[in-house]
Amino acid sequence: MLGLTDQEIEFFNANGFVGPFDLYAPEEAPLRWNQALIEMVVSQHKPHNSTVINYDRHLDCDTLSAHISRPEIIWKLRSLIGDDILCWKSNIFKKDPGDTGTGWHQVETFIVGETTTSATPSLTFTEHGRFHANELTAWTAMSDVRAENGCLRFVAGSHKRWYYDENKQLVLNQEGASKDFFGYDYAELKLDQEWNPDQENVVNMEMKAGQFVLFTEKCVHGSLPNVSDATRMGYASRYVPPSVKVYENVAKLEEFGDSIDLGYHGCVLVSGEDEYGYNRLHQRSLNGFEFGRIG
Ligand SMILES: O=C(O)CCC(=O)C(=O)O
Repeated sequence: MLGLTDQEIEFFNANGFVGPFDLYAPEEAPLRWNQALIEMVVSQHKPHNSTVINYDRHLDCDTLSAHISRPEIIWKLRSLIGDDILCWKSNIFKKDPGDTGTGWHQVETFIVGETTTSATPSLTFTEHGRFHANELTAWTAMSDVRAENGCLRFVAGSHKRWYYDENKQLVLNQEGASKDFFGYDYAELKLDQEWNPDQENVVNMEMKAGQFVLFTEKCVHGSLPNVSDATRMGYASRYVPPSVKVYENVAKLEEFGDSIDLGYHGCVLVSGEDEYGYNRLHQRSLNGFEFGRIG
């Protein structure tokens, strides 16, 4: 079965996430990640020079350029957001031993983390609600991911309503006590300050290296702290249908105390066609790798 089964679609609709699914063999995933790290260092055309903002290395790193259009991921995405799909962003999520977990958060237009000068949505939905999801993330475990080293966790069913106001401003608080969202305190955005997830709805997503999980960012999610002596490595690739306008009024991202110019940015058509033409598309990575696409 290439796509999702009816039961898996039903599970996604009820819970906001589905998986894990196999992609790479457990021994292959860390090797691929090591290869990606080498490519990031030697890359001739980096998207940006920030070491703090680690976005979009699928645009200059062959291993990740190939990763974002892996059929194992794309066929399952198609079951949820239709046949036409853009990869618009990717993030590296590393948790070293002793690192804090990622605080609960919930987003859809990805305003999160931006400062007052650029608090504009990254995504504008022109056909909201047409598919099972408006946007999806494929989060791939590049190491084993267990509760002890900081697995992802979801609040099952929380994508059905808003618990946070993603339009509210976050203030960078690197020295503060609560900095569980990469230097921000995401709890400041709670609609009801008293609200906390019902423990019985919290699902720990333990994964073997090489597995991935699909979820909508509107499903409240976060991760546990890494209390082990093993690094936890995740790579998130993010997808939308081409009816979504990406970075429509955003030329620069200011996050985590750093900023990057989005002049390099383009989406990658990983499946189907783009009949909208809203977004700049990259056929090749910045280093010339030809991106894969399922027709
Ligand atoms: O890996 C993590 O700890 C957080 C991941 C996350 O929030 C995301 O992929 O949206």
